[in-house]
Amino acid sequence: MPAVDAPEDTICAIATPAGEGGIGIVRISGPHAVDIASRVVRLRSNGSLDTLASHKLYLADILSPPIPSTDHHMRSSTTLRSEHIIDEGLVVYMKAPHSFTAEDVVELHCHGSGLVLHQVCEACVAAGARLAQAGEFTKRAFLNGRLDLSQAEAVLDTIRAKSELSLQLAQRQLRGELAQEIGRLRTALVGLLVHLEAGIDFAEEDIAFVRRDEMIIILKETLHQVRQMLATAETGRVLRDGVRVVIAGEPNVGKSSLLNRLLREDRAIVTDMPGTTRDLIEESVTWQGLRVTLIDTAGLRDTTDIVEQEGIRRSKEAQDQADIVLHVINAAQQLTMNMDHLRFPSHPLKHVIVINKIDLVSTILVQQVSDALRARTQCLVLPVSVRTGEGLEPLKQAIRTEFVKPSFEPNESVVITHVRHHAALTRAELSLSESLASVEQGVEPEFVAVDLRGAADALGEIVGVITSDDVLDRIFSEFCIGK
Ligand SMILES: Nc1nc2c(ncn2[C@@H]2O[C@H](COP(=O)(O)OP(=O)(O)OP(=O)(O)O)[C@@H](O)[C@H]2O)c(=O)[nH]1
Ligand SMILES: [Mg+2]
Repeated sequence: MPAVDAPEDTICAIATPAGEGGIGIVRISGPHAVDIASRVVRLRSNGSLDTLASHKLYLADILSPPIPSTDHHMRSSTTLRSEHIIDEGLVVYMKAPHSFTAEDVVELHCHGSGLVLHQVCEACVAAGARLAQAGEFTKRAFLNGRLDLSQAEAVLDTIRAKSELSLQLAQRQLRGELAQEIGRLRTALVGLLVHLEAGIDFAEEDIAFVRRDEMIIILKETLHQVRQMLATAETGRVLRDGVRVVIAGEPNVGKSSLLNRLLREDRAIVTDMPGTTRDLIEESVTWQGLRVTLIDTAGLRDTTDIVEQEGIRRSKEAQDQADIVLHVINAAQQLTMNMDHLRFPSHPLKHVIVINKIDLVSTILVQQVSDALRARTQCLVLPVSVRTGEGLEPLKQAIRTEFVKPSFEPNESVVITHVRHHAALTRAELSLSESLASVEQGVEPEFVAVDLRGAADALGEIVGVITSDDVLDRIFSEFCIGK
């Protein structure tokens, strides 16, 4: 649901995950945060919340119903009210702008009980707060200039990170590395644009505010950097979301055995009966910081069994959505192997042929089959034996290097991890190449300026300098309530 922008509202929400926990936190943010908190909280010291030092914890009782606003200034433990103490906890006040939202924030740290937290939230609402919408705290942080849009997205990436590398990239983006890089490029373009537009305004006086050769150098350099960033996008996407690896092939070739071995657990049933696996089996592992989701599928064959037919349909669907398909074949059956079962849809672009059960045949034969398959399919062909474990490490390495080049250093250049950033950079690249071509051909500066403005705006979208409500709603609605 899109968040309503009403900065005058003070919002509240449970900020910790649902379920039981040691601590649960209700966060209140907005201009009346202190006032609202002072009506649901009674400090054990009996002091007033207005006098609280920022960023310090105070022991307090959390009350329901809220103290009426008329008497909360005179409040003391002897006030005659039929009040009920929901919980005892700690209160922390973070004075604007030194808080996550850059607004006045009060957090109530209670016991981690869903019931307690709901009651505390209800008390805050009764005292005048509004329940926050999904992502509204982070959206306020963005709208108040505390974070740029790429950093706001990194907040969600940090929460969702499932592998060390994805966390590392999210943290770098959260620190503003992408924003700084984009800011630098955009400043260069806006600088050019200012000079170009000044030149247009003073055209009659024949003053050139920026030389053509200077423009060409700056445009080429910016274009180069945009392209370098675009080149990191596939690795970035895979590091953020992980890779989907589908294990496909004829029945009984050892697909489920391979899955189990790669997962190091007996996840799928393995038998010597063809047609054992009928449904998709999906499980994730992390290999050197890369999250890999392995999907075992039903063996592909012509069958009249409707359950198996459905399994085969699902296998094909999974292959179409995979990042990489491992086509498993049986080394001992290579003579009878039906190549028609090897499907190579255009998506995914990556296919690996895995020759399994090499423990059953001679090394020479494995070599011959591998060479023949390589020549015929142009694919990477890897011989393995799930039984002995031979070839499995090279298989894991091959999957990894398909997406993350061995030279990849997550700490070095900026890595693009979001489809939204990729789309904006692609638009920037197009506008930049058009403006470069125009300058080289000596086209009127007015036309060059249009493309330059397009490129600067596209870069601005990444950090949220240029943005629409739709985009913001889409981004922040992905967050959970309380973040
Ligand atoms: N000798 C040998 N046998 C293997 C190897 N890998 C798997 N097998 C055996 O091959 C048989 C079939 O294995 P599965 O993993 O069930 O094969 P599958 O491809 O999942 O079969 P379906 O689910 O029926 O499509 C089992 O008896 C396994 O023990 C291997 O590397 N060497
Ligand atoms: Mg199976």
